[in-house]
Amino acid sequence: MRTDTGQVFKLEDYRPNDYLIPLTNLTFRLSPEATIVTAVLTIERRDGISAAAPLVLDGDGLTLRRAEIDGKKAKPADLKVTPDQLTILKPPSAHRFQLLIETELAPAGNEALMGLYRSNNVYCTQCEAEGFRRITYFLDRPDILSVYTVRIEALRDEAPLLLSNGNPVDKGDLGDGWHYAGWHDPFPKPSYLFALVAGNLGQVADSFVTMSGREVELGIYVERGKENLAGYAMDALKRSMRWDEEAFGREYDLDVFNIVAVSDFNMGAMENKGLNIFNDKYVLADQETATDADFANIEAIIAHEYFHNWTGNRITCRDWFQLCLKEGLTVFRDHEFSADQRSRAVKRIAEVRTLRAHQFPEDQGPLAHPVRPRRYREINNFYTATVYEKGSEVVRMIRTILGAEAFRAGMDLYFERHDGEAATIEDFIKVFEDASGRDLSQFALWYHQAGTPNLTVSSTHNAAAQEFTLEIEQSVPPTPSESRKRLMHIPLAFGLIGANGKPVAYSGVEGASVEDGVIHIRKRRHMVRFSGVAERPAVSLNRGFSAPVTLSVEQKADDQFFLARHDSDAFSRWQAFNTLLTDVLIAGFRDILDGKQPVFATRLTELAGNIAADETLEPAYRALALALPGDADVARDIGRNIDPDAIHAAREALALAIATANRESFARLYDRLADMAAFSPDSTSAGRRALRNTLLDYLSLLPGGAALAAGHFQSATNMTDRASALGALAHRHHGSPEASQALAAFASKYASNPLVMDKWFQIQASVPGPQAVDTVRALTAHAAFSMANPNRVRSLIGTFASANQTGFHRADGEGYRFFAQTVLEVEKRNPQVAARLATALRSWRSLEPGRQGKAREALLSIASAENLSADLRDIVERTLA
Ligand code: 0A1
Ligand code: ZN
Repeated sequence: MRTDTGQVFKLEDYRPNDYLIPLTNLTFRLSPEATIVTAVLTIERRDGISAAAPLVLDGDGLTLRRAEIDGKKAKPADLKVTPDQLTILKPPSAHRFQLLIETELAPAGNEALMGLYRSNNVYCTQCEAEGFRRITYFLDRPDILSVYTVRIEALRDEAPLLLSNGNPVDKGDLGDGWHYAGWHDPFPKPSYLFALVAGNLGQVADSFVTMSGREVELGIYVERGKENLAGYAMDALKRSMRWDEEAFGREYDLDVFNIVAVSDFNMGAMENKGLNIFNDKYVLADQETATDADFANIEAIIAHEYFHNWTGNRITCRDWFQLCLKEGLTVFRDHEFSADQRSRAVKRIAEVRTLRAHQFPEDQGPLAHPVRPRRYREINNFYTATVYEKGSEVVRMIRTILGAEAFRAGMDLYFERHDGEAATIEDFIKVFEDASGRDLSQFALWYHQAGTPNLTVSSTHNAAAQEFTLEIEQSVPPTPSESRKRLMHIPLAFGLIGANGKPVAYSGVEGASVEDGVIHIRKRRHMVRFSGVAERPAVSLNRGFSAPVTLSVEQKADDQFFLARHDSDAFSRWQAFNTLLTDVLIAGFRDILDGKQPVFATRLTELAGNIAADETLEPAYRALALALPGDADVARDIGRNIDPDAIHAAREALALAIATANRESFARLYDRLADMAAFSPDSTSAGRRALRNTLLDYLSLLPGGAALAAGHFQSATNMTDRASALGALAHRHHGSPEASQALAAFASKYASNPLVMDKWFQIQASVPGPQAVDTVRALTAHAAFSMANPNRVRSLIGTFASANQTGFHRADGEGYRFFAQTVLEVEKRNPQVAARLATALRSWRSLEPGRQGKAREALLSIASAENLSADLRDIVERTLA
């Protein structure tokens, strides 16, 4: 485990290394306890660098067995060796020389899952961000691009399959049960994209003919016996390959493309060149074991990793400060792909919900950082919602500002100009400026300045002058180490809607530049005057969520109701209803704190019924509209002095009011939506299931609800329905015989399927109430649970801490104490996963004083633990700062 050195890395300190490594030749002789890695590096001194400059290579916990320079054993005086660094004190004076390095690794004991490790007896690697230095000494930084040739030797019985990046070159027998395979990747790449897999896996094979007619062999490798679960992933891969050709003109560039699914993985998946490695959760699926959400995630993540081949691999990042260059852009690309494959409106709503749930609290709390950070202590902690999700929104805004055509021209220029390079955000912005002739310098602040901008908007209508005015003011709240903010360029899409539901025409506009339904906010305050407007219109703001901002709008509830019924922009229509729901939940929260029972207006519960029944709306859209804002969503909007119990009580009351008011129509619709056709994971079928299961959730609150949910559970023919019913039982009828029986039946049916057991852990970890901490603690002893597996830890502990507001924030602090202990226990094995878990406490300052104090104690107890990893120390100290 890398302990903290306290070193802070700064963007302004970037400078190219004195040396380059044009060629990297690696030989692995694999064995669980003692793998030998021989690296033969061709090193070049950069022009103008003195021959006296030492070569300093990165390592992380390495054992050096041998070093040779130009074929001769290096003398001890020529080297300085530590587990974390190898310095060649006096490199040869020639411009180019060869360095051989032999290291010894123990993959079997590697529980941090970085570098070379074993998962289910399969050797695999994870090198992003700085895992390659756990394999060999290297210039382990993304601007060192090298052509890799790899030879893998292993016992044939243990590892019949030997994979690495690029194209296969040779293979053969070595005697004594050993064999080997050689791979060559012609595309120069940074070390973080290196990968190796060796083991005994099942294969699903297919092929793809690219736009220029080249045939690419596709392989997905999974645990033997699970080949039948990889069909959806393969289909998603082929659709991704086609889409990237059509939408961005990007063709695949190697002869083979392989994906390997492993069960121990720190993140979702990894885009290693030609050899993507996936968390098996994002590969394996069938109707029996995967939910519709799982299918959608698989499609999105397969696409994401594939799209990295151009945005990340062919053009990579100069340094880790530029992480959003590949991540924000690739998320944008996978969002567009999913929008094209599914329903654009539904996809957009889901994206915005995710952004608000994960990125907004990050941006509004102690861990806030710009999309392109300027400093870090541990880069692993910057794979964040801000870099990924907000990074994607920034790319989307560029497209909004430029229009689709100029945006595409900018992307074409990006690929043309920077292919084969390690680029920066400045390079990225420049291609759009050059392609469009626009000045994006103010816009670029979106990359450099942290915090969620707020727009305060009010409107007036002057009937006599036929003038409608929007007064818009921007502000960006202070964030850590950025107290003063500069004014941003915010593209605000809008619509003016007349009483008949139709757009209101205006004859002129002044006070801001307005193009194609977008107001360009650039100053602190704009008075945007629309002339020729006879009647006061309703205003639909931030249509399609054109900018990742919060809005403080003086909007009458009548207008909000009107927009929730009539806005022609599907996103904004959803938004209007969601705002109505949030507003009444906040009012209900205050009522509960005042000792009153909240009451909800009939027109609101009626509107919920109308939306449910509106056949002009897609079922998936109706399901999203009817899903109440979560406890955490409401907490975020309240912002301070949070009592999660009061929020939860208000939410329960609203759910019950909606269910009661619509019981008959909901029940009828629930029956009508019963699926008669054979299962299909397509988005239309999934939408029907989503709506039906949302209705089930409401109906389960009413008398007879437990029996209804139990029936739904028993008759389910797919995991979406089964898990929804189990959730309804466990959440709404906690402790009932129906709930207990269903939980037990589920566990006995799926005991041997870890990915399905994750759902069982998740459902129980999210049951609200003070008992949750005991439930979760008890489940850590369950046979299917393991502190060493990131998926298990996230399902049980992660769900408890981030999706169970009343349980985690139990008033006596027991949730926090249990959490702190568990984080430290996870950290012993896997610092990265522990650090990510610990971010669940980032919003501690928005709690009411009692809970705040207890959360702080828990954070301090982590901070004071001995030998804290760099990963966890960084998160905890920034959270407390
Ligand atoms: N680049 C991957 C994410 C990733 C990052 C770090 C990892 O290991 C610590 C693994 C994967 C992606 O964006 O999918
Ligand atoms: Zn990515």
